[in-house]
Amino acid sequence: MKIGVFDSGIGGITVLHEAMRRLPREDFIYFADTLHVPYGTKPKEDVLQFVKASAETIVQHDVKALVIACNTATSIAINALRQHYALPIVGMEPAVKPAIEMNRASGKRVLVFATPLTLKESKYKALVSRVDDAGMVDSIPLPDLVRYCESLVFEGPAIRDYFAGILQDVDLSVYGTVVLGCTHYPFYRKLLSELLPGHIQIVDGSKGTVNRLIQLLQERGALGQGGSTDVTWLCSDNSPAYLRKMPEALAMLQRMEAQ
Ligand code: DGN
Repeated sequence: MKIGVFDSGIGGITVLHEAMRRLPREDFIYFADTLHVPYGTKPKEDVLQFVKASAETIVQHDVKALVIACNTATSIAINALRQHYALPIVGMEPAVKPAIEMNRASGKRVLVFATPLTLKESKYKALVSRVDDAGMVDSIPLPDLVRYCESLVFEGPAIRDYFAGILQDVDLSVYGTVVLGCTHYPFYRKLLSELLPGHIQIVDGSKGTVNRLIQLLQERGALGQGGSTDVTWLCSDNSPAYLRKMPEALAMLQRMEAQ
């Protein structure tokens, strides 16, 4: 059986990439809800329905676990999905806790980038109040970045200007770590590492999610033996162009990692 991985668009491919690296004997199904991307600027009631419908499509492919590789979808829908399905369901969590640990010694602050919906949701607020006992965490919503990413704009003047606008009034000297709290954002890790001062580390939640996935599969004796990181690509509007775009995005991450 395969592992299902889901996002509104190509963002979850950053998590798929980490899962493929760590689980080379598994096969995967990746589903993008292209009819409704982006989620992060839409009403939560709508997003809940989109995620439920997407999960139903993936589950029909008989997967042994489901990774909600989207922080926004996790905030809105993971509890409803866990109530509905018996299979292991792993979501995303912005890596705020590890970021705070990384800065303990230096006393530097943590800056979280995420979608407006993720930052507004009670799940994020509960996470911060649980782990941020000294008030060290700030956040900035990046409502437009998913759109750039979905257009495969990873470099060039437009995206550099976008980040320059976001960062122009931010005193970056006080931050030790930037958390990428949306699965689309790691596509900009390399660019951000150029734009941010050298002392700032960049973290995302994909490692934590894949750790949890491995733990759940191990507990169930369900780790794959015979797979070969084959990926079946699916999207909700069945667009042939999008079905070509997804493996291209994965190949881009693989090239970035190899550099
Ligand atoms: N990749 C999603 C996330 O991690 O929040 C956001 C995608 C979107 O639809 N805005």
